[in-house]
Amino acid sequence: MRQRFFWLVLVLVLPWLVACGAGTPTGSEPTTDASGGEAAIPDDGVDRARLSRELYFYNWSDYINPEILTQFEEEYGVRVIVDIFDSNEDMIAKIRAGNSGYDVVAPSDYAVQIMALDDLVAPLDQALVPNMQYLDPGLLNKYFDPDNAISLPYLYGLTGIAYNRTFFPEGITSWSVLFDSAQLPAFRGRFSMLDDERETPGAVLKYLGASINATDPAILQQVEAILIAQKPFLASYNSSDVNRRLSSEEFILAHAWSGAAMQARTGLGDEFSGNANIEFVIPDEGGAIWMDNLVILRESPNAYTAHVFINFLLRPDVAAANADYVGYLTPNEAAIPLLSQEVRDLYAAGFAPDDAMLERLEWIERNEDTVVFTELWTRVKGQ
Ligand code: N2P
Repeated sequence: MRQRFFWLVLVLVLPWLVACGAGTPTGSEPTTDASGGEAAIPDDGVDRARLSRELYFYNWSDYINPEILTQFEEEYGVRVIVDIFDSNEDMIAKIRAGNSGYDVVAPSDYAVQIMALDDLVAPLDQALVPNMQYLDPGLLNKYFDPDNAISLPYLYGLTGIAYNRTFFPEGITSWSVLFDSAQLPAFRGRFSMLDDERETPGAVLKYLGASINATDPAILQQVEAILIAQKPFLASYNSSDVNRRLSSEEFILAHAWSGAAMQARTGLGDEFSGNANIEFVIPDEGGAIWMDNLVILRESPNAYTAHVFINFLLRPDVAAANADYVGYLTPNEAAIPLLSQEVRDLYAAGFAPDDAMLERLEWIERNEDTVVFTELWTRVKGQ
């Protein structure tokens, strides 16, 4: 008798429960009601009916935690397809050509400015990105986008030297290890320089005691001569898998980005394992500090979804999971306390700047004269 009563109640109540939508809303359900009235906005403010099914993110290599992409797809029903580039200039050439198919791109500081001047980027609707409140104000309103009208910080980092401590027990303090022709024969074929028209001449400029943005012809002639003299000893110009080659000890030394060095040290997810002997240093002569930013392309048909994705990346828990994985620095202040102890210890060990280091770091900038770096780099690579 009892049992029959239970089933009766269930049969009566179930349709009512379903009609009220008492079940947990699933990510991909349209949220506009059938009468065409106001959209029923879920708690997170995202209008799921406006989301595209896919989003194309053009990003640097080894520069996003794949788990957060899975999480985004689970939460919003949007599949993010990531394609990679290894230099701002390659990326810009592709976007300039048109019909790239990408929605969101991650240009560095000076490259945001180049893309803005070329009108490649869509305006950003800050109202759709409330999580920007978590960003470090010191990293907002930078010279390349003074009001954050088109970009928001993604990750930032440093450029210096990564090396294997077993081969350099005394440590490294100067760029001379990479540019002094007397020192190079000892590591012939076991080191790389970034494949980058601003970073690589920029490292030589720091070695020479000049600004990373110097364009004076006399100094650039010296830079070119030093890079050409270095070439016979170099394994490769490499901005893509220095992390792997350092960790396997194929390379013992590299001009490298801080996160790539951290990846070589700790390993990267399921990709490769770490090497405890990898160190990272900003030489005494100084190095670069840079920041990569999220922009939405003018040609993107999915600007709304792109904003939702950017807002997701700026959620403190997501930003922390990402920075923990990639080893770069998060501009998200609220994410910092959520980082793993291992990553925070490595930050303290030189993979993030302290005040003294900050004084030796310079931002790469763009102006009418910096086009000379393209020509210099073409000549160096063509040698
Ligand atoms: C990661 C690239 C770091 C971005 N492989 C350099 N701006």
